Amino acid sequence: MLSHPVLGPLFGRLRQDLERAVDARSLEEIRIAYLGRKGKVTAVLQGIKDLPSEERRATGRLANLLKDGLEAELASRLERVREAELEESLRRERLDISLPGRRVPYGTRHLLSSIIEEIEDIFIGLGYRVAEGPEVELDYYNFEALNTPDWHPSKSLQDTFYVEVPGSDRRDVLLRTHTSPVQIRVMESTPPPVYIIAPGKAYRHDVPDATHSPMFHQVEGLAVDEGLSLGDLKGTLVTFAKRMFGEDREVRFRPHFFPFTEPSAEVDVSCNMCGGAGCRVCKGTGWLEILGAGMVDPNVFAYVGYDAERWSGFAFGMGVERIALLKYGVPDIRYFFDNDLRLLMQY
Ligand code: 2U9
Repeated sequence: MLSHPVLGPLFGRLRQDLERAVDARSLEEIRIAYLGRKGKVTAVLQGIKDLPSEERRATGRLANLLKDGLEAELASRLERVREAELEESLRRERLDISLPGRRVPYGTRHLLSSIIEEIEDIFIGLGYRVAEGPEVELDYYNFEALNTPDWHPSKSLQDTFYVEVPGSDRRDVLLRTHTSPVQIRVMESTPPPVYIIAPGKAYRHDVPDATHSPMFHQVEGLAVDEGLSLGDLKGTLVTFAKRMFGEDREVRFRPHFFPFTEPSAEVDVSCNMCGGAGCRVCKGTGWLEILGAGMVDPNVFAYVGYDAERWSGFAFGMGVERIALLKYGVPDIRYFFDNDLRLLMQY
């Protein structure tokens, strides 16, 4: 081959080119330069037919040998180069799996959500279901069906957020001031017996301070059955208070008034800060108010079409922020809504 007048020099140049080819790209360039459509070896092969007949055989044989040899050489070199490139990239991109990972900051459940869940668990354990309803309500469900007359102070613009409905002049749309409308809706759509609790947000037109927030959380409850009495109400709420605040706590009921219950009461647990002796937290009384309750007023049953002669029931309500304040010592309701991680991450 070396003595061939055309292929000899071609072979010499090819060897030089191959020596310099160190990566896949330069190997491909060689392939194109020699074996491509306009390649040097291809040109020789295409020129064979124009050679004098005595040169054709030898040149053809040599040129084909060169072509096959080069193809094999390129293939094996390409494989070696690829392996080397892979080795190199594995070396360059090696992961140090012993390095400590970047910490993903975890969130925590909001204290109010945890307390709502704690309250739900206690009542679910007593056979209650959890019910929910809309926060934008109608006057009928929030006040009227709860036996609250139009002249009641809680209905005033000072106490309730009324909602303007675009394109309508209705004046009876509002942000619910308690979760009681949920119980009305459940009774409207289900026959007794009913055992439900209604957790959720409520809204009142209050100026924020340590104990007031225009949006706050409540858990209310309702039990309706045959023969339910004040004794059932007391048994249920004493059980709840002790499970929530501790079996060692005393519980007392004080007479009160609510438009939707008769008789009504407020419920206190003994103060554990001072053991009942009287301190700043219980304002010297030895008692902490935790909820309100009462026997459902028969007028309320009339609104939902329950027969008050056959069914009786009790209801109760509590403010979740207040429970948190008493159980976890959070001193200011506004902390719950500031979303300061220093507070949130503690619980
Ligand atoms: C129906 C009938 C009666 C729910 C009740 C209370 C007493 C009560 C307050 C506690 C602190 C509201 O968050 S708070 O300001 N609630 O004292 N709530 S009885 O009575 C009902 C509810 C629904 C159909």
